[in-house]
Amino acid sequence: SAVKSYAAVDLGASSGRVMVGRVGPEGLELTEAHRFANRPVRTPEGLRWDVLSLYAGVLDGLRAAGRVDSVGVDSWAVDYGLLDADGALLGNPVHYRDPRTEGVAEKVWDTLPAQELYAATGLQYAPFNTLYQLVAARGTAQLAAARRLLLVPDLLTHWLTGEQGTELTNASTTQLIDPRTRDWSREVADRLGIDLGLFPPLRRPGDPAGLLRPEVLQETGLTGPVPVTAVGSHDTASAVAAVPASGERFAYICTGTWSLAGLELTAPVLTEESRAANFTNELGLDGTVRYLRNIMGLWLLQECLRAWGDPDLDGLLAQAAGMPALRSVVDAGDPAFLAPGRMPERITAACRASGQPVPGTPAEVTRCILDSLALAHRRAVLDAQRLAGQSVDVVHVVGGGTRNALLCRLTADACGLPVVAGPAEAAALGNVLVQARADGLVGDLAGMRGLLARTQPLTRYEPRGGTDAWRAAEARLADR
Ligand code: ADP
Ligand code: LRH
Repeated sequence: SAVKSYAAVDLGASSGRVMVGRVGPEGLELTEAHRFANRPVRTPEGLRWDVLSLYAGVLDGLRAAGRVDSVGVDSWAVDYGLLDADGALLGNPVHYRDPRTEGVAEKVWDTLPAQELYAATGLQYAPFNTLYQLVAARGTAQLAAARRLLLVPDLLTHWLTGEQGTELTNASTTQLIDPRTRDWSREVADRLGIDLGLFPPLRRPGDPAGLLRPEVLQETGLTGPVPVTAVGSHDTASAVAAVPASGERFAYICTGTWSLAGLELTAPVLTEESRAANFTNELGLDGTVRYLRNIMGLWLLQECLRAWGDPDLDGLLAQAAGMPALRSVVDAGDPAFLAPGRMPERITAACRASGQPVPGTPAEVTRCILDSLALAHRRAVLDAQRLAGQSVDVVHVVGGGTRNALLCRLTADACGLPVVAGPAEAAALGNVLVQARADGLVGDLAGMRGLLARTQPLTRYEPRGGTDAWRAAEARLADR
């Protein structure tokens, strides 16, 4: 038939899923074949990803997906597995929330000042950028034994196909790529003694990445050959590709475990002002730059829910919606919230320290988190426009957070702009569409977005006026 099916493996920090996208003359339809938890494990060595259980979830998902024309893999950024000389995985990939990178950046900047590093790579400071992780790992037996480094989606692609490559959009989160040349920054690597030879050659979204191995076909019941296509393997790159925008004047916010808020540009912004504002220049599809800021995102709520014994989320959100706005806010960009554990206490402590009313009940804490996220969304959307010299008249919100209507509504209010919310599974859709494009079924980025705008259910939230209260809350945070 003229309808083709693509399996998108999308691994988020909180769950993994295998989605099937059907693309044909009628349009685009996405269904969930399998969803599984992504539960990091605290071992005596530190916080680790359970990559074997993720791989098992991928195989289960491919089995459930049935006949597909190709497969693509995307996941969260920056983390990697190391392979020894026999090609065997050395230990479990370290989680980006593991404390091993504490204080590492300061040491790196002694050799390579933060200003120079930003001018060369355009990457925001985050303690977990792959560059800092590799410096933290220096001198370990594991790194000494490593002959190959594969970023998480590249590792899974390797296990599925036997082939190796480093996909570019995700490579751009290592802080070892020059966003102007879209190639490795040899100078940065050399000055920090990082061996770029560990990385297999770069590949780009749409490039072939091999065929499912015979053993994988056997285990999943699929009939070969099934090609694997490189997609925007950074989940945020795939999500931004699936923003259903019709024009160019849009900001996006990818909301899930993180909120990634910013603009799509044609060239990086590498100014000192941009560095000070902690904006990143990650690479997107077709020569684009994802100019954005990382905000702690729904992680803050996930961690509170865990601490409260996982109460019903709908009930909590309904209660939070009825509360007065902006009673107290925290800085949702603060890396102090990066580590897991004791989140309700850390949030109430931040409110107390800044002299604001201290939220008590779970609903009050929830409201504080959502107000704080909306405020951080506002700041990022405003700052990005100013720093890039490009203004917008709509904010597209994509990702799991679009299922949280209160968050979308508050974001529209805070930004003073209409919010168009959806799709929730943007990363999977971006993944599917890059595969379809490699197959000749869809056109350029604008064509992909047009197809999404026509086929995906979207919800529009108009701002309810009065950004004054948000400006005042912002000032309150800045003063503390
Ligand atoms: P990631 O890809 O980082 O794992 P997702 O994009 O899947 O994250 O988003 C997960 C988040 O979406 C959850 O933490 C939760 O806050 C939010 N979410 C998911 N489903 C719902 C829902 N039904 N109502 C409200 N929020 C939801
Ligand atoms: C979101 C994400 C984000 C990165 C973070 C490590 O899943 O990929 O873009 O900054 O994880």
